[in-house]
Amino acid sequence: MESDPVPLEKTEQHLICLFSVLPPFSDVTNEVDVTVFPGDQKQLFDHLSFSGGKRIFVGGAVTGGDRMLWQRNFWIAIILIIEVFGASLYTIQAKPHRILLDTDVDTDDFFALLYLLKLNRSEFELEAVTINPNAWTDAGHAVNQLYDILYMMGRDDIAVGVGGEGGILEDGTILPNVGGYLPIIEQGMTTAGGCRYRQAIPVGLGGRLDIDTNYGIRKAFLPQGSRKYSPLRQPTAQQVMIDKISAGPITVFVIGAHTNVAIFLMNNPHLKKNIEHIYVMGGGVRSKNPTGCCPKNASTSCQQRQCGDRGNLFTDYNSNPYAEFNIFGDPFAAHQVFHSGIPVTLVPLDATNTIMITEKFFEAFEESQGTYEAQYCFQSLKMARDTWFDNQFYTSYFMWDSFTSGVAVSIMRNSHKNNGENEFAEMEYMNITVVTSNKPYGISDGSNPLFDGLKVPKFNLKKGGVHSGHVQTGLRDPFCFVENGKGKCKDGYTEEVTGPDAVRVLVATRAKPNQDVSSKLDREFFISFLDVLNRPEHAGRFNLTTEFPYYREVLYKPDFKNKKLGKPVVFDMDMSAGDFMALFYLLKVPVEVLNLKAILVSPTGWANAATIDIIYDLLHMMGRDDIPVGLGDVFAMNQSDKVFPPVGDCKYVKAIPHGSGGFLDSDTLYGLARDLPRSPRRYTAENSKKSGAPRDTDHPELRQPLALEVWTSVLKTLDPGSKVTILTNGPLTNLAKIITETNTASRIEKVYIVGGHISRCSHDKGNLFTVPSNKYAEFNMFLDPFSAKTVLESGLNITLIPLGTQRNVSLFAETLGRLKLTRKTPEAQFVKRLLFRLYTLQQTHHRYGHMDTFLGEILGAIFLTGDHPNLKPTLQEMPIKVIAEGVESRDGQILIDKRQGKSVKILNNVDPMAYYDLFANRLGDKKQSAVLGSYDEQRIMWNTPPNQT
Ligand SMILES: [Ca+2]
Ligand SMILES: [Ca+2]
Repeated sequence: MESDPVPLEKTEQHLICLFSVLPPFSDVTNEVDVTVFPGDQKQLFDHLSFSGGKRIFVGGAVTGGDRMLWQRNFWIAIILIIEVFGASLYTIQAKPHRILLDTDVDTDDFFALLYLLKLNRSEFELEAVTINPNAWTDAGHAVNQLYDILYMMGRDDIAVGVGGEGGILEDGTILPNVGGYLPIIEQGMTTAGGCRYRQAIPVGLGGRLDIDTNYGIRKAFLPQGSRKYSPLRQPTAQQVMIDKISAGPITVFVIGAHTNVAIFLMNNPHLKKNIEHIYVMGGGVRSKNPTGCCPKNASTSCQQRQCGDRGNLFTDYNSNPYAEFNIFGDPFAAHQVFHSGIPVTLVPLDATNTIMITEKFFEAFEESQGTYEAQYCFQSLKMARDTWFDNQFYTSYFMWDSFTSGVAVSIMRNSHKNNGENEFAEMEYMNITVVTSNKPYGISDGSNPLFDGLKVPKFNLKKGGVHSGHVQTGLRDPFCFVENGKGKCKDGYTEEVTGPDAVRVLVATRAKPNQDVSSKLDREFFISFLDVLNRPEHAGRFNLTTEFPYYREVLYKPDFKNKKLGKPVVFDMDMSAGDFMALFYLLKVPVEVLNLKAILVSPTGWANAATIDIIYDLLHMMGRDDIPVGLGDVFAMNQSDKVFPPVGDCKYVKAIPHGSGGFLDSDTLYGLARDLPRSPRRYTAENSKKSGAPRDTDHPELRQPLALEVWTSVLKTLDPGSKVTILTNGPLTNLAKIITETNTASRIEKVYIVGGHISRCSHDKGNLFTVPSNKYAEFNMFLDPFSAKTVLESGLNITLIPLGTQRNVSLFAETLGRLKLTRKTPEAQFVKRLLFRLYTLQQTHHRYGHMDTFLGEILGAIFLTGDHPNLKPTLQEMPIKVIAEGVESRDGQILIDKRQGKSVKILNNVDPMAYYDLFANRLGDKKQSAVLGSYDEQRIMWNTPPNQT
């Protein structure tokens, strides 16, 4: 720890150490509070006695022999001072409070992060950020956004930890590097798993899609540095915690779910002593939620919603009115943290409910955007407001994490006075616990994986104890409902209790009013927040557009005026690695043969919806900003909630791992997405009344179009009577909707479906490696079996490119070998790097065993292009049906059924060598090649005056 002075003792040796860590003389900056020059030893003396907490810097211009003499005298003086005032030395050695922030990278989280980054670093030094990937964001998007924010702030030195592939054994042994993707209660040996708590968080609009992209502002605003997620190289959350916490005393802020911190404490009890304090935003103790209350003079139609509840699960208040999101994210983990013996200060809803974003604060914020970080925060807040799902933004949006960071640093600044005196919140000690399961304890009803089916409960827990009752299984858990009353489930409730279960915690009870009563801002923290964010010290250096002297946004569109365009094709993809390679291929086929009209995205498979930005970037690279991209439903058929559709179950998508080889890698294209040029097109939450939003935002015209809208508009561009061919490379969610919700199936010429497994014998297995009970299904069918059934029964002209045939063309070595021989177009180079990365990851780590699955996905694109006699395809007609019964062990399997099956063409085989050649040659073709090779090329462009490019 280069910046962490050793503790001072009464020896000259240590004294020298102290001074050796101060900045060199030439670096005298405003980090230094007091400067003492030779001859001012009296002043030093005074400061030693009275300068509580301040760092003292000794320097000045001394030359020649004087210098040595002075130094000797000076040291003697210092030693004398130490002898006399030994005790007060702790004031000069006062080093900054080291802080580790564990966050779920929600909007309010980076408010908190930026507030911390702006503080005086000699007082508060944020050393590390670890990401909780089990709540409002997805790991790949969260980590890269963090890297970008830190780059903007000039803080590439701050460690960032995310993920990890460790698991928890059935006997409760916690392996190193558990990634925190799943709550402890559901953490097994992989990163794939359910969503019993996380399903309370919306997946699409207003939920993870908007938080992953920060409403689209992230890519429009943040500059991009050299740090990024890279597979197997990314420091994990646990590694970063061990590293930073073992280095010395540190304070931990937890502003997401508690999984990472709990895993750390359970696995490293010997390092607990280094954690001085834990500050938590979360829970509600005596809170009364002011959201969803009917005004006094309201009409009878006004329905009270959360009004008066302890908790804030706005998607779930009917079953659990007690929980707050952060604690509900992993109640068992929160219990570990609160009961760890480490002093905890809690900033619950009790306090944050009293600091809502008022209209007046919003207006004041709008007027104080003097720094990039203030701009970034304000623009995000504005978009959150403008897209809010009802007209209650100003009574629903509070300062949660940012307020917590303010309260925490103010308490720390006051050296942890006994009752947590601070500028921003009233504090009170309370005896609380975290409810992890519901009474009666000791029942075994299949809801508690820590007990059910185990001979010995996990973690040596006791039957009949507080952890052994019913655990809420999901949003609509029937156990939780009470007829004609509020739900009874209390999972995640920070409840006041007495007796041995209680832990004494300092609790913030309300936000302090602004002392300046003439101000229109009614809370003291509002003033501090705006002041700190707008300080010139430690300000952000630039945003994306000001980083470059000649930044400009260009849309590339090809000129097809004199060309006779080929068959119209729509490509439907789930953004798995192979889909991007297939997309490159489709863009390389001469437009006279294949006219790619549109891309539809099914975010129900291998990648999260926010990953749509990679498609925009790839199209930009290839000069095809003219191709529309439509975003499909975020839930597979029958998975979204009947009562509140933005949330839903993860019955099928839970088969995709969250970590390595799964979402983390898809969402970042295995660390390579950021090498693509940045497109001016991107996902944005901009929206309009016209399309069903509650109100128009500033730029409704930029709104992300939906899959069905793009489909409909594509049909309008076609000559009457002409038809479209569809290639699907993911779950059939979009195609099923086209069939059931539009009257346009007759406009579909043919459908090529990459997916499905035709099992020829009992050991001819599918590829669902995360669902061992289901031996014969293939991912694309399993991920949305009801949509697959709809499509296969539709009577459309279908050709299936099944798993077995894909497997015949899944040799990395062959594909890479051919690519090496072809012309080095930017697209060939990019695909080669991606393939090489998948291949080496497969060789390196068992989590990447399924990589050839993605290589096989390219086959559909190559086959549908047709007219390749060398490919020697063999096809067979077969009557098939797909199982969709809601049974995990069977859904997605394909049966050959002569009586009830529908006849489809099955691609049985192609010549693999011809296939590899076709792929490589097409990518190396200099026609229809990239117009902008990479982000590096784009940066060069933005550093060059337009007339010189
Ligand atoms: Ca948070
Ligand atoms: Ca795919």
